[in-house]
Amino acid sequence: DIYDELERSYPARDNSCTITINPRKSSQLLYPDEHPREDPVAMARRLSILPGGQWKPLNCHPLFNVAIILPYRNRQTQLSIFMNYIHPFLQSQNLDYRIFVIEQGPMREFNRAKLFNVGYAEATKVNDFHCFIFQDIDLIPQNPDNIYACTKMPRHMSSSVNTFRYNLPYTGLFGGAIALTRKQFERVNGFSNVFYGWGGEDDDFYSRLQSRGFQVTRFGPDIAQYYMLTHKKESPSIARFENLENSARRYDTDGISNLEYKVLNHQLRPLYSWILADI
Ligand code: NGS
Repeated sequence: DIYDELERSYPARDNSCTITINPRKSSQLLYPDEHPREDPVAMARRLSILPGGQWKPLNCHPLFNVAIILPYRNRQTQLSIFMNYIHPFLQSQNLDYRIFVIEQGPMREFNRAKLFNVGYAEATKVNDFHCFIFQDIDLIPQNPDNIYACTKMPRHMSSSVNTFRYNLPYTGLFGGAIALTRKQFERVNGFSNVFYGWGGEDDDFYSRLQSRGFQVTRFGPDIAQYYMLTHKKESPSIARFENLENSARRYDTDGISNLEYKVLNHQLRPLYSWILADI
């Protein structure tokens, strides 16, 4: 079961936090408040979130230590809906967590995968995180049993999204929200840095995992439900197929091994650590 698949960050001991998993009916799924009005400072105070979006339970010893990495550009409303929703969600799971928002500077097209690499690199400077969740801010986990921690194998978390009528569109889909231990991520040299524009970077990452012999895992559709916040569809990049064709040649040389970027700004905001990067 799920509990056995989870990879603990800290050994169990007296007064370790417990997690309970009891699949719910679809009528019990959670939905985001699409018009949050609470001020971030007030919310951070109410929920005891430390500057930079950090929290851990104080009445028990957490079992899981997680960095949540969110690539970002131009989606302010979605960001506030996400933050408003995700902190209570993560706290209900008793995680030791911190949230990083990695914003891409104005130049060039959006590069989701490279922003993930930057998030990994910057988070690693702050703390020795055991587990990384890489995810889009338009995806709202609807089931509190979808534990935001790592598993023995890299996990595709958003396998059941409302916009796909809660079905997985293809077996190799590894986009949306994923969880990997630091070790798993480093083993595949992170993401490719060359995918500017929409599409393909997650497929490339999936083939990296396969090339290193990882069997990816998913929780069942009764656990892994997500609600997608609406936005205009991006037009896919033209270069993505060419990049995918020669991806195998780049596994060792293109990734966290050759990552180059400049931090333009860095702030500990009330609900998250904000990093503006020139990539
Ligand atoms: C594939 C894309 C993936 C993308 C997936 C789902 O076609 O990057 O669709 O997209 N691969 C290529 O373009 C090569 S979605 O329907 O969620 O917008 O993640």
